[in-house]
Amino acid sequence: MKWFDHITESLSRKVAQSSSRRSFLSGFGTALIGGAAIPILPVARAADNDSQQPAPPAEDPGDPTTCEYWRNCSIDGFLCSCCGGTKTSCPPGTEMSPITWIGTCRNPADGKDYIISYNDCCGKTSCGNCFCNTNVGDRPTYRPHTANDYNWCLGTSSAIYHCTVTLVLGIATKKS
Ligand code: ABN
Repeated sequence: MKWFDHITESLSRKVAQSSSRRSFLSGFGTALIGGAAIPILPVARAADNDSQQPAPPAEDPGDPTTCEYWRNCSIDGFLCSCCGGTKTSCPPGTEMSPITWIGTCRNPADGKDYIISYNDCCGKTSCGNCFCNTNVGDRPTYRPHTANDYNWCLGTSSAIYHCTVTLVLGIATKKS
């Protein structure tokens, strides 16, 4: 084991000669603070954070299976609540489109306007139940980003439209 002692001793001496205590402490401190900061980087938060979904309004009155339900104020399609899903979840065997039509609807419980995302559920033929065409704020189809009369089954594995869910994205603060 003498050779081992010899090697470690000479290595230690080399390290000691080529580095100062101050530079070691500074490097160690950087590593410590850098390591602690990694979890608060935006990418890390976005990757594992379901709580980024805004909380729905405390009061959510009405029957989601009717066209009169407040979230359905600007819809053009079949209500997923009548098709084996709910107002926020697609029926089994369908996939929610990540690309959507956005509308603004007033919640009668608090009189506030909310931004509603109308996500189409895709992968099965049209549901056929509870068709609604309410269209508040809808614009002609030559302006696709402001029109609801489109099949938004884009970015999904199937482009076949089945029904639409209504997700609350947040409170609308400004009239556009
Ligand atoms: N966004 C609902 C829809 C689907 C197909 C055609 C028109 C509208």
